[in-house]
Amino acid sequence: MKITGIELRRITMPLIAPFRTSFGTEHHRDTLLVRAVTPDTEGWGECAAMTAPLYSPEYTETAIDVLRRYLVPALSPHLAQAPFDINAVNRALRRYRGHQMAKSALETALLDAGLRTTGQSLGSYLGAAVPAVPCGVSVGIMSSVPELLDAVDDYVGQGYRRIKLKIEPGWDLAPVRAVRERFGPDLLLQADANAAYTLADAPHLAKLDPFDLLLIEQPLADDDLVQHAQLARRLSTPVCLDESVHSAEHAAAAITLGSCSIINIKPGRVGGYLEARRIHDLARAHGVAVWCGGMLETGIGRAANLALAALPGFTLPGDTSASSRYYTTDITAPFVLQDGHLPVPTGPGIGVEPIMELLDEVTVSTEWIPL
Ligand code: NPQ
Ligand code: MG
Repeated sequence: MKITGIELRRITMPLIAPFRTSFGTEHHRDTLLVRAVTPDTEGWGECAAMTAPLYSPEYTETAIDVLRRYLVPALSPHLAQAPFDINAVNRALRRYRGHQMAKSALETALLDAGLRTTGQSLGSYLGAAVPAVPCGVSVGIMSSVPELLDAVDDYVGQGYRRIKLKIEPGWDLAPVRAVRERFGPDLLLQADANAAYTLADAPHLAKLDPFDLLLIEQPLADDDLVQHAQLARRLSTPVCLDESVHSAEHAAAAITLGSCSIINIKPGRVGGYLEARRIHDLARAHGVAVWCGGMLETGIGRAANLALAALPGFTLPGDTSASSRYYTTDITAPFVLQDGHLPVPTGPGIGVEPIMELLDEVTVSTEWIPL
């Protein structure tokens, strides 16, 4: 199976409601899909980058630029052969620094195309251990506590198995306390600060301890591994890292330093599903729990994340929510929550395809890179 070319497709999808985090409010999901074309089949990958460098340094335009200028050309010797070796692709991409989200989108498109040729599902390839995964949901910052309680009530009613509250200075103790009081001690509850605090806030963050959170996610800046270790010693709430972990090497450093006891694995943030599996294996060997994060994926990225979330070390519910959490109309058949779970796709590759009429409606531009 020879890759004849790579399509870069920018899309923009309206969110069902604005999503507010400590770094800003998003009304749309603007991102990039990578399509790897062969004479017999095609594969898809979704880029996790946002329009602006608010969550991480990457953004959609840097992903497009680095793919066009460096990453796709670097692979052309590998992709001219049939069949190509995905591990050789992974090694070739490492030559360039950073740009994990761009690398992940490209590698996933190629992995999807390759697995479709052999008929294997991504879940089976990665080592999925369960047919469906329990799902959590990420709840944005709201303008009032009553509004938040209504939103959480709705998600709990839909069957979500875990609630994650986005927090920031000024929206932390009150919303956490209110949700814990209203829904009781059995609700799996956690908080995500998206790097909004500093170590000087340790005494304040310790006031979250009585609310028995599963974890606090990324309280400090992404390059503050040492400070996270110091903070972790001052909290009874377990510290989980998201933005800080860009590779298995970062994960190893964080575990050794005691910067976290739980890791949020997002394939985009770490450069793809192969690296995500390495982090899973490392964490599992160290008894560190992992869960699968989310970047407001369409059905394309969501399908692949579900395959990863089915690995045995994913012992906490992730942000692998239903399509309806973010979109009225997804570009694939929607993922629908069933008894708080989503099914791990079993078809070849990522197991889903875009519905071309729907995809064309949200497409802003396309670019074809021949190989
Ligand atoms: C997180 N995701 O865990 C991220 C952050 C995030 C589900 O909470 C547009 C695109 C808006 C990606 C907002 C969740 C986003 C985004 C937040 C990612 O930190
Ligand atoms: Mg996070």
